[in-house]
Amino acid sequence: SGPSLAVVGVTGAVGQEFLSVLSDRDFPYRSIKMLASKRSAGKEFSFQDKTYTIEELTENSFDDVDIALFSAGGSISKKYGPIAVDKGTVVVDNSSAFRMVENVPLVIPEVNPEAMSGIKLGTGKGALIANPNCSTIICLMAATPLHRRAKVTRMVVSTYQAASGAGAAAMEELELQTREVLEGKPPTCNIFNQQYAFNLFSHNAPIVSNGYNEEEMKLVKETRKIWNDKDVRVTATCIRVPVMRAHAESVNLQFENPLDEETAKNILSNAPGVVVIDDRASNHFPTPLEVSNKDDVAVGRIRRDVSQDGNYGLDIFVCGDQIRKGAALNAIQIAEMLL
Ligand code: 2RA
Repeated sequence: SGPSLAVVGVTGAVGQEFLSVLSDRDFPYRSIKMLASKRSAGKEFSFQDKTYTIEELTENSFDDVDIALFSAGGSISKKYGPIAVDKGTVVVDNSSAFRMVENVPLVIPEVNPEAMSGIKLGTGKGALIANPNCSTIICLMAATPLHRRAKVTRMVVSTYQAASGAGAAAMEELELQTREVLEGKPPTCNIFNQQYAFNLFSHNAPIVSNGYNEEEMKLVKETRKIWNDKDVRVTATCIRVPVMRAHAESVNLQFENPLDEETAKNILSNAPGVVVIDDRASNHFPTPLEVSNKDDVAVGRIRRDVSQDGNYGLDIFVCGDQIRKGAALNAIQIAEMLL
């Protein structure tokens, strides 16, 4: 009775997490197509006690598909997303291909559900909804409830991004390098052109003309779109750190209206999809390991920004699972809103 689904890029880290989340949340699909490249076509695997054969993604893959979850890179989304939409499919795209396209909703369900209000299933009319970048989702899950109360005028973000954001191969390489380094061997550097284990480096995304990298500019541009606020000032520094699958982010917020730390803590304690871990006595604050494989984003280190006058600034520290809330869970929550 539920929608027919297609998962595009089912063999990737996010593709696999789509299946985990669909299962965890008992998503009511009536059928599901497992789509990947020719290389993976024909492989069989079991999901929810049923055996599936991976099918090669083609232009005909979307006949009678109600919702297609894409996570196979920007070029696949650019080529097949519009084909699926033309077939009447609602596409939820995890790539960056369409995020900044004017009439494409960029959605975090707990933050701006209204952005996708015009999209319905079963109308025969397809649509494309973009999943924001993982570091944007994780940051805005905590920053938005505060923004709604006191209006953020400036946000400064420093990210500490996990290997998973660069894919399963990067996670494997981090583990391999860690073993190699501990055994006194030279690290294998295939994914990144430098040692990753026991190291950290500026995010691997290309540097653009203003000296920022693409990951940082995604945070800047996507925040303005999601908040529908072209004036909010955002800057970011994105760093890749030797952590497996959860991002951490230090966020400094400057407000138009005063917001004290106790009120901020109360707002965050009641924010959907957010858990506060902020125990100063025991110095217990969010960590990547504590949020890994979990749905909620954790926030702590909630404190008045001492560089600001009065209560017009706050510093917070946020951790969130990059593959789950940063990608797969957010996309499936979008799909749930279509039911
Ligand atoms: C990263 N945000 O972490 C990117 C991937 N989605 O590298």
